[in-house]
Amino acid sequence: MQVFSLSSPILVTCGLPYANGPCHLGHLRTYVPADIFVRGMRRMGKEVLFVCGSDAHGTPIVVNAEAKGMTPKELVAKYHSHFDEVFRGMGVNFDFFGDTDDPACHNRTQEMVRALMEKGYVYPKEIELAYCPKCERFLPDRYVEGECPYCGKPARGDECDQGCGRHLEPGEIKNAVCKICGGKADYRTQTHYFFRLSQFKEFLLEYLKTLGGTASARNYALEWVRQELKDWCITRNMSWGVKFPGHNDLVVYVWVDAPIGYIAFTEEWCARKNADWQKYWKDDAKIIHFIGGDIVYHHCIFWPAMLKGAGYTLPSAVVASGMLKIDDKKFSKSRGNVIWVKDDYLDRGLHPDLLRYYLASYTSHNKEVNFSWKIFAEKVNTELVGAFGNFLNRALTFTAKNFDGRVPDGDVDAEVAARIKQTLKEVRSSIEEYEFKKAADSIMALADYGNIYFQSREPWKLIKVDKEKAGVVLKNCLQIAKALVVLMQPFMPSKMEEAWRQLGLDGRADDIAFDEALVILRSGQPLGKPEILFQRMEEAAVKDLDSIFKERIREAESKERVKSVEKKGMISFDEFQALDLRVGEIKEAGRIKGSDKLLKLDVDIGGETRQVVAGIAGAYECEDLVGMQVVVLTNLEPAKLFGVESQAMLLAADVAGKAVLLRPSERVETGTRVR
Ligand code: B3M
Ligand code: ZN
Repeated sequence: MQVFSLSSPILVTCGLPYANGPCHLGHLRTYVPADIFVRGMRRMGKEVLFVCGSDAHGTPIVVNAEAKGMTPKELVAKYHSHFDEVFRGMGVNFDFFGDTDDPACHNRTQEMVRALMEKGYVYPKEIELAYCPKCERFLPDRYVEGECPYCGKPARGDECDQGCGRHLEPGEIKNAVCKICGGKADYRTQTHYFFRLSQFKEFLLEYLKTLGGTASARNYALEWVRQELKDWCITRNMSWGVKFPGHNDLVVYVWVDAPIGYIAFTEEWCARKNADWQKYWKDDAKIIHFIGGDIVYHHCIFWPAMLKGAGYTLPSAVVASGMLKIDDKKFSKSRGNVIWVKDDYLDRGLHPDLLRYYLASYTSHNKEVNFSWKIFAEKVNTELVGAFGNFLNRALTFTAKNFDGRVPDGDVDAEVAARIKQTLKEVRSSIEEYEFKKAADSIMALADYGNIYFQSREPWKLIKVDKEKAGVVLKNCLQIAKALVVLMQPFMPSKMEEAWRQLGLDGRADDIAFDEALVILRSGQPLGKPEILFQRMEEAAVKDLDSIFKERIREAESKERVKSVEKKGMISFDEFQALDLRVGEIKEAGRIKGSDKLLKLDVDIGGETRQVVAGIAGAYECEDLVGMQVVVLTNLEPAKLFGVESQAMLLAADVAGKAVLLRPSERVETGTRVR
């Protein structure tokens, strides 16, 4: 267990979302537990600063902005305010939410890169890089596609995304193709700058052993360091980004300035508060990074090495979250297997706290969460409505009705007090160990205990024979209710604020210490008006939400099909099936005035006669055509040729401009379908 001393301040950060698209449920898997942790720490009396911001740089943002006809800055501004809004809506309350394009981040990045250069940790080297002769530019990262040098599968410039998954360094990709013009790229020599990561091997092996957070992050990183550490190319040929000191044509790689954002945001917050940022990044602070499980390498290897090299405080913990699945399927935007937090959740009037509770209590933080609307409704209905809300409501309404809405006289039973104390202890240690599910389970166990207590003491019977005794039961129930609200506050901050008011307590639940759970309610204290805290989710509502989601998957599937077919220049079987081809019989044939190519035909397609204009006058005599069976495309849009409507089309081989009609090889029933 990690022990936080009161003297060292705590800084908590969250991985920076790319300002490149809307917030989805996968994002929240990191941000919600981080927010719960911060609130929990504060409830334990710790001083915590909580910062995050938009990741503004990198090629995906430039490529996406180009595609949308926007500048990168405009695109970043759009999604920056989107994330800011969604985080607020979800009760994820950063003290500061910045942007890595802020001047503070540019300055801090350049300062750190200079410090690393002065200490000899950054050196220039000539490398062969993909270059597009047509676009006349070098092709960094996502601007280039080709083949993975390790496994041979198609890959992007910075990552083998379809094969072995390796991070690719600039110049490594084979058979490079320019993403802008689609042309073949060649390789040209250019000087780039490298960070001597290889020199940090010994340091990292020692450091990682002491790193707190989730064990999986630490162990993965140790394994990678034991294998091989290659020096790391930290410059790119782009204009969007943080300029590499002394080179106007180079910016630093996005993974250099992104984590430096953590420092810059601390500086920006401190500047506003007249505080000293150095107490976080130069002194003995506890720096805790909450990140997605897929960016462990960057946070446990690149980042500590950079901090060490430039002389900054090292992170004490990296907390990596498990991934998110939806309906047990891998999360995927292109497959439509995604839940957008704003459109699909908040804008539908669903309460943020329900989702917070789901994400934190579903499973351990480092494991995979599965989300489905069905499980969501089950959790809401059984745990929040059935156990937690029900208990609070029973205690409050019973007191309102029988004790004039005031806390009754009486002592809290020793057993009840001990039970609360035990829960408090469990919640504290679970939160300190990043075991949010464990903490939520302990609280829910206390709610179950409360329900059983109420049920077994039968206050509704007692009140008729011994009002005083019934009062003592209710006093105990209200004390349990108070403890539940105090302890649940980090998970469901806005709902617990409502509950706090219903308990008639002063101040805000958001300012209360966990220890307050043990402070006995004052007899006679007036309670607030009892109200239902959580509403049941009805089956119809669940079905609606689920069908919106399923419809999105269907749409994405058909889009994907069209895309993959277009890519190959093919049509799908469905598209072929859409052609209504039949064997028809020519009943009449005649010339069209003014045209020496076209004939007007009456064609029986099986109980129906169509007028067809066909360009076969040069190849057939009218009298030879009558009685002939041909192949007709019957569902072609009608068109007028020489003023005559054509309601179908005959299939013919095009032999140097001369039409040779297709005919069945033996006589078949007129109207037979051709497949
Ligand atoms: N912007 C997002 C990701 O790869 C990336 C995180 C940066 S954290 C410094 O998940
Ligand atoms: Zn590969």
